[in-house]
Amino acid sequence: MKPARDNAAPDLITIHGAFMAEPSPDIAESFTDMVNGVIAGDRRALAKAITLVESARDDDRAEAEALLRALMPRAGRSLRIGLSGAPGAGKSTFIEAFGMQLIADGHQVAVLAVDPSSRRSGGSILGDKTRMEQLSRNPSAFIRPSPSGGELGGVARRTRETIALAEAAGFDRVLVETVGVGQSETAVADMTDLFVLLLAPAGGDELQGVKRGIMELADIILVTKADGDMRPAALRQAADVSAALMFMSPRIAGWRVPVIAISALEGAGLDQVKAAIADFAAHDAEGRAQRRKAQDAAWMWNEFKALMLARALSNPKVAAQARLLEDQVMRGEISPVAAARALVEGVNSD
Ligand SMILES: Nc1nc2c(ncn2[C@@H]2O[C@H](COP(=O)(O)OP(=O)(O)O)[C@@H](O)[C@H]2O)c(=O)[nH]1
Ligand SMILES: [Mg+2]
Repeated sequence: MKPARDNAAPDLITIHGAFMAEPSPDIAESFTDMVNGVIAGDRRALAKAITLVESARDDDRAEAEALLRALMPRAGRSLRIGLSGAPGAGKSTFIEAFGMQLIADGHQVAVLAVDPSSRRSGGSILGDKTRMEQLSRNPSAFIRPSPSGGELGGVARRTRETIALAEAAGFDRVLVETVGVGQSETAVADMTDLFVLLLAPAGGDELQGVKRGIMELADIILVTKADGDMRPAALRQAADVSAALMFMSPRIAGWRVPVIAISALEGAGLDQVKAAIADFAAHDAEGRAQRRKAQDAAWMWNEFKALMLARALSNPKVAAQARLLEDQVMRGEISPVAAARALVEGVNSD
């Protein structure tokens, strides 16, 4: 495998202290291999590390946390780009074309997906690999579907960790794709530096279908498929979107959200996208640093909530009481607020 960074000799990570308890020698060896493999930019080691982090098994979790402790100091060195759009908007085709351009510019590109709606095995991006054929075969790219199905919170939690692992492996452009189905856009905007919305050209009052809240999250808007018969519709849509933006405030103060008509198939507009991203990154350099701190703090609280919940429910007495209270809430015998309070009392008195 090709090293993703130009570190001639990967630093050896000793696992001493990384585990809470002494690991068995077998685990210790494969763990060290995985950590060093990720640092060396070995995509197989990275894939293994992500699988570990996504695992729902309790005993894997301890190892996953040790892995994150070892690798977190190397995270943070990428531009994290969120991408969203309705199914069929042209996300995968754009990522294929744009990703190849990023690689031509010397970048290492990781593509991750947040798609809690997908219950098909491997998530939607897997089928998309056929639309990302060049990228998926390129040694400077790494493509990873979201863990299939599951709750948004859980998928988002693991995606944050996956971003960190990809960064530790030397990927300096991390693209996080999400299907425009609602809350997942906010989750992705909360873990990235820059949010790109893709809209397909459509006739008539197409803008009605785009939720204002999602438009307001976008730092850059792309109108896709500006080629052939669809070019006029795409240009019209771009003008409509620009007009609508005049009545909205940008997410980042002082930034004018550019609307760019592109054709991923013909490669048109991709240079403008690249320039817009560079402009945004420069405009927002200080804001980005601040926001990442706030994102890390939010990450801590999300993690804390998830861990506290898991710990509380790992007590069989509390779990039984929780089920009982939930039934009572559903029968209307107790208010949700009173039930939650009773559950907290139950946890504390145990
Ligand atoms: N004409 C044209 N078609 C495109 C372009 N980009 C995507 N498409 C088509 O739009 C459809 C959906 O594209 P896809 O990338 O899978 O969308 P996604 O669901 O957002 O990932 C496919 O049939 C693509 O071939 C483009 O730039 N021009
Ligand atoms: Mg797709």
